[in-house]
Amino acid sequence: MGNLVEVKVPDIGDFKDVEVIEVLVKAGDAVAREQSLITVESDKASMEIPSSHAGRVKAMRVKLGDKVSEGSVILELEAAESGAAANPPQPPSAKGGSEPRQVASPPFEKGGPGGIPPAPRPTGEALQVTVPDIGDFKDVEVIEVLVRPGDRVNKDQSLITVESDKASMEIPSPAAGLVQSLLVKIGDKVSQGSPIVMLAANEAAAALPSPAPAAPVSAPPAATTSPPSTAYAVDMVARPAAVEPRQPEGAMPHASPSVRKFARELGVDLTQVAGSGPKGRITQDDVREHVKRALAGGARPAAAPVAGAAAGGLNVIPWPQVDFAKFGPVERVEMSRIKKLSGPNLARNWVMIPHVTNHEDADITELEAFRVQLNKENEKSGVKVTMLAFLIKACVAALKKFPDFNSSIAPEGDAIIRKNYWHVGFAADTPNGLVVPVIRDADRKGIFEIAQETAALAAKARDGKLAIGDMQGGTFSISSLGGIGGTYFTPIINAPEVAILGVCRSTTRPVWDGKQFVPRLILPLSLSWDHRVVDGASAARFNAYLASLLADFRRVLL
Ligand code: CAO
Repeated sequence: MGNLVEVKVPDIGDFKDVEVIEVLVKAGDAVAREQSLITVESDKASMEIPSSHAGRVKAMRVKLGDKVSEGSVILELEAAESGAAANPPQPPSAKGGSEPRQVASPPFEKGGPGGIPPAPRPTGEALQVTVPDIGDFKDVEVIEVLVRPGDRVNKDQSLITVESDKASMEIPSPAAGLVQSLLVKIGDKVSQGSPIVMLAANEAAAALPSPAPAAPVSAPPAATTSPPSTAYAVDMVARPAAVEPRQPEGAMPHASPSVRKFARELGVDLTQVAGSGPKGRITQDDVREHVKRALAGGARPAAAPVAGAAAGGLNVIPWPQVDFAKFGPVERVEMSRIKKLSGPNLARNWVMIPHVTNHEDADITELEAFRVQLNKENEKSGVKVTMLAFLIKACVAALKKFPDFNSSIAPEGDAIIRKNYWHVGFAADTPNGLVVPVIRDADRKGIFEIAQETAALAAKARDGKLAIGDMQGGTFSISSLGGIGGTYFTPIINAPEVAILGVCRSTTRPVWDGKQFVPRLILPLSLSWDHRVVDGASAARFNAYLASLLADFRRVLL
């Protein structure tokens, strides 16, 4: 019989009272040294805590939901007697020895042994922010980039998320300031000391508004207020909308590293799995259940049950299972990653939001003539002004007059959060699917700047180079099919926004001026709105006002 040892939480940096979100072993289990015992999670990182010894678990001392800190006893273990027997099957950690290994040294550790983040290196006003001490991890993958050049960040605001097979962590900014340039992109491998961003640090910037300034309501923290929002594609995936305020939602489903690993091993796409854990977290059982269903031929879009459940028990009948090959030749084409992500979001938004669409015609005869003239005058500048730039500017003016259209429903569903910032998203068609980059602070930008930015973002979208930050924080969206055709359509609202403007191709039509029919250039507008927030009369007023602005753009200045 081996020695009875208490396995404790090792040095996890500044973290205290972090929640146990998974217990990976039970009494009676044989464990190897370094084998993961529990997963803990804070608002910035989730990490697995490995065993300091090999042996057999005598008794568990923690359970799900417990809060632990360094030194908390996880379990009692009958340690294997000989050193050789105690050695794990896998090689020891880079730091070696039998001491409990720090699985994921929190990236924002301020000090303490082995945990001093490298001081940002000043370059005049500019700071190069690098990856701090992240424990033994090397070459961890960047899975999210949460900011983009031009963003203001507060001290400790998350810049990127990295993930290894044991932990995912957000790397925070060591100082407040303005992001000058990004030095990493999604998929890059980073280690301690790798440069992340160039920051124009600003001592006074602690007082700067966060990218999504606090609304005059009790707004959730920054990571949540520059929300999940925008992209149909890169939005929360198969999770209840807006009720989970913690993660800077990107394309990553909410799951611990071990569950991600488990899913990878089974070839399961976590975006297709509905999470049953607290706050929609995907558990190992959810993955198993998903695989079982798939094997039984009953895999179905994750969004259906989730949306149904969240919508108050909508009774969704099973998806028809048809062997199409029985009726003729077929070909299977894999969906792009964007399509896989956007599908559940679109389905959720369509099912959960009571949509209504109002159509309106805007006479843009003069505006189009002005646009053509502007482009002629600025031929050499290389900036082409499109109708989209005017639409964005006009929408901002209409949103200011009708602030409910620039709002979201509070997570509790009992209030409307009006946003005093105007970040307008626009749907961009790419070879891989639809994405919605966002023009931030469109109210403070001129037509040329907006035109330049939409062109740059659309190009980035087509090249698949948009960062998550490029698609976050939107307050209203425009979907313009004007370059393609169509008359009117019913765009799906991009939750948690409450309205979206669809625009089709302008055509010259005969319009009665009181005496005769005259040829006028008419732009068809289709405004979809959330009937929980907006009513039909307001929507008709919004549309009529928008049309009047487009008919006489001078009114935008009023
Ligand atoms: N009426 C008539 N012509 C229009 C127009 C309109 N409403 N909008 C654009 N055009 C013209 C442009 O002037 C341009 O003409 P020229 O080449 O002669 O100058 C041409 O159509 C192409 O414009 P564009 O679409 O490339 O440029 P844009 O700025 O208007 O749009 C973008 C940019 C990114 C919105 C667009 O490329 C795009 O991706 N649209 C698709 C959005 C989409 O898929 N929505 C569906 C969402 S629901 O599934």
